Amino acid sequence: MIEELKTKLSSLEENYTLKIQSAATLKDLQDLQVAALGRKGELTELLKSLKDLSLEDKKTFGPLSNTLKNKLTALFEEKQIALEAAAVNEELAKTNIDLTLPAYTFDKGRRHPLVIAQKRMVDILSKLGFIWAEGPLIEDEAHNFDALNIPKNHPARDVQDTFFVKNAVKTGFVLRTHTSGVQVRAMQKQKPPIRIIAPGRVFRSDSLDATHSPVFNQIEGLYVDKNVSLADLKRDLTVFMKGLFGNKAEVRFRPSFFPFTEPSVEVDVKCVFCEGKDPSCPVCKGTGWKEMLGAGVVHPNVLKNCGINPEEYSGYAFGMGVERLAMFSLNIKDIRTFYENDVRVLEQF
Ligand code: 2NM
Repeated sequence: MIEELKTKLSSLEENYTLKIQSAATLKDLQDLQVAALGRKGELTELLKSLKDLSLEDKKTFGPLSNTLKNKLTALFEEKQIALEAAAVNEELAKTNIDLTLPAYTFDKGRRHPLVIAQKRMVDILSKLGFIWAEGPLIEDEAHNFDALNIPKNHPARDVQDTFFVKNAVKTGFVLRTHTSGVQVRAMQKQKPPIRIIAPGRVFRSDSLDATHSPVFNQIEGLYVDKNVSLADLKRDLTVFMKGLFGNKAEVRFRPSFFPFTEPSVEVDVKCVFCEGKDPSCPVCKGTGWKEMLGAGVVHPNVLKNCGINPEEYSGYAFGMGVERLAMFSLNIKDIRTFYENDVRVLEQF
């Protein structure tokens, strides 16, 4: 009996090895696998005879049939992988794709020069502890003017300078002429210490020319705490200017006037093009200096208007035009360059 079983095993082996090799489809292969190793498969049936064998014969027939089972299982797996690969290759042969072709190239986008300039300024101010704050572009006159100690008859409030927003329901709104409304809101809402910057778009009723635009960008800053003085302002803005123009940059503070600060200053930097040496320098007009920003110690009336006690707290504030600084540091002569978006220009930054 054992001899008969052995013969059956070897013919089974021969038979299925051949059939597996010549299986044409995955379906055929699956049917073969069921026929050999399934619950009622040929090898499975053969194994059922095991129980009628003597202990001795079990010891030879058991391992033999197990070896065959493992061998057939391995052959089925191998063939399955081969058939699957063939199916994929057949699909690929039908589609007309050359997978070895290089990918399409395309132009990378880049940052706009104004964004580069703004980021440079914001990065330095962030290191000085200023937090980015934002507010509405359409601002009420209370935030844009009244809170800032700008009197009702001030020329800035004229239609010559400011875009007034008229609508059927509400009046008293303007396109913000500076981002100071953001600082006003911060002072109304939070208790000092306050250390914020307000970068953003502002609007003035100017005609577009080489140095003016009705829409431009500003960064304003505000620091309010106990005992903040003009000395803090000088220190921080000197660090800021040196951060922007290099450690060797020379900075000068000149007295000025703003309704919302007292005292007020204008901050100049030594002309980076002629270093103050060329009396015919087109950048600084031979003055040797370039005006960079306005600043000052926040007027006590402004603090009061915003609910902060000027006896207890003081602060400094500053404001600058992003276009103006970008034009100076990138040596761009015409502000319209920023808005025309000529790729030949944008590509250079
Ligand atoms: C400037 C110059 C000086 C300024 C003042 C304030 C506020 F809200 F704190 F009062 N914000 N910005 C300020 C001061 C702006 O721009 C040339």
